Amino acid sequence: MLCVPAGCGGELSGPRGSFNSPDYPNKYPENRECIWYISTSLGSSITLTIHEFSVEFHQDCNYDVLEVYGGPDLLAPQLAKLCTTTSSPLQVSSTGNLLTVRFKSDSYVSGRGFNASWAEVQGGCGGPVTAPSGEIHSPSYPSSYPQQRGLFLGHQRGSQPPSLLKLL
Ligand SMILES: [Ca+2]
Repeated sequence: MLCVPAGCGGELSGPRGSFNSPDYPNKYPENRECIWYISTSLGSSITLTIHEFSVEFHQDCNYDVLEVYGGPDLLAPQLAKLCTTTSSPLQVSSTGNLLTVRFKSDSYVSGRGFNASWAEVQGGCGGPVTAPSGEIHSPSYPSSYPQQRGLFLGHQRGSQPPSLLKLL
């Protein structure tokens, strides 16, 4: 189910901007799927910062989940999958200039959701578009990271070639 209503997904472009879950900071609606397609200028990369994150928890993220993919669509390698409330900002970095973010809620129980912003980083890795790798790091890297829970990293199931994924 793709969602059409305003404020839920869409194409985002430009050097920086922000977006949030539907109705944020109020509780997000149930049974909603939102997909944001973020693009910055060719040759740049993207840093996505999730400032607040509050959803219904499930250990395998089966209920409500935010997923970040390092490419033009949901077939790109998955860089992050979040389903635990955290008050520490989280950052996800792409190596290409495209990022796809998917938020999904199920039929019961919601939370405040999230707000996030992206910023273009010049001179990412020099290559346009198809860089199949990404990394995720804590906000204060390389200093010691703040206590942080519930961050699950994994490649998307399927036949994607192995990609670089570093937890620093
Ligand atoms: Ca839910």
